[in-house]
Amino acid sequence: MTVSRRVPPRRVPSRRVAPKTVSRAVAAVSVTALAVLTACSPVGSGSHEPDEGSADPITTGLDAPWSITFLDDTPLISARDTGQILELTGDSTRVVGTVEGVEAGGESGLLGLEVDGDELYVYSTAHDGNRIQRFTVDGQPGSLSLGEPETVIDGLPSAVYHSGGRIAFGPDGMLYATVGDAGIPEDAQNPDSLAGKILRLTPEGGIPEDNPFEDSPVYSYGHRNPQGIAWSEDGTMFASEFGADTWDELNVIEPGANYGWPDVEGIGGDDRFVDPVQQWTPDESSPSGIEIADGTIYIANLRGERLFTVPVADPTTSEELLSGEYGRLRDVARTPDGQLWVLTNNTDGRGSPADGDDRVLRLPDGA
Ligand SMILES: [Ca+2]
Repeated sequence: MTVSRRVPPRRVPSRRVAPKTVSRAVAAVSVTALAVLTACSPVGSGSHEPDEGSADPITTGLDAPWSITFLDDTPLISARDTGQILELTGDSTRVVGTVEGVEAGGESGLLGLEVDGDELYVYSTAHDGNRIQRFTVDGQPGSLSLGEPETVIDGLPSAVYHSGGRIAFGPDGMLYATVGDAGIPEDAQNPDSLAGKILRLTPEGGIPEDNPFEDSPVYSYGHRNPQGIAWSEDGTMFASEFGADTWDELNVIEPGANYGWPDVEGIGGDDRFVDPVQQWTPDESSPSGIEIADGTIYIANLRGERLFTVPVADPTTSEELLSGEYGRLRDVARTPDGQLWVLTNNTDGRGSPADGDDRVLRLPDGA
């Protein structure tokens, strides 16, 4: 297994700094809406008319879906509140298995999925915190089943809100996980807490020897509630992050870097912290899952009810797709044959479900 870069071990600085506010004027970043691709339907009111949307339906009737991934060619979806792993067979779904001990509530429950070979990695909330487990998936498409769980890491900070939950393998073969601040903002700056961090683990859950902080799974810190991670072709890591009241963020993640929460939200211009490469207001964004394909970052937005597209070559700009057409969007994923699928999220208690919600959608070719 090769690792793309080596960083000398160092400790997270423990010095605390006084909170400061961010000026909206300082933080102004242009967001270019591409009118051609943007429907004129209203956003944010649950008034979406999915039958008239611009994407193609793959399946409907999902209950609080959170993550979509692929086992070979078979789509697998997590159901946040029931703890079920679903497989898509044609346009219908069946239950592959139920993750035992999932405690759902608020933003917690069965969250991120990721596949490595024939193993399924699962991030979920248990009574004693968030955890990552892995399962073998047995059988053939249409009759898949889960093996016994193996714990990769457990006891991660959890709370009703800000539970993080996205997991993905990087190009270095390591497992990355986003952990929210679990409602205690200061913990994002605390080197001894795993809250408000992006973690980097071996596939077995060990600490890679070239992690930025000695004997720590922490890869980056100062995060509030990141829920999307992806890598561009040159290995650059991007992460989406929910802000509090002012700015949601798209960050380029560097090992050992501090992303500012709770001292700074959005672009702060403070040398102690790494600023986002782009920011949006929560009502136009609230970003969860992201994907990168053909030089474009796709960002699924909940409250903003749209999909942002951001060029890797110029991540300070964005355009948008699906605005107001399908309600809240939770995840976006590239299929093994190169389609882009989007997972809606209107049935989790915060949206206004339309008939057929929640659904998996396929973006038109060339979107
Ligand atoms: Ca930040």
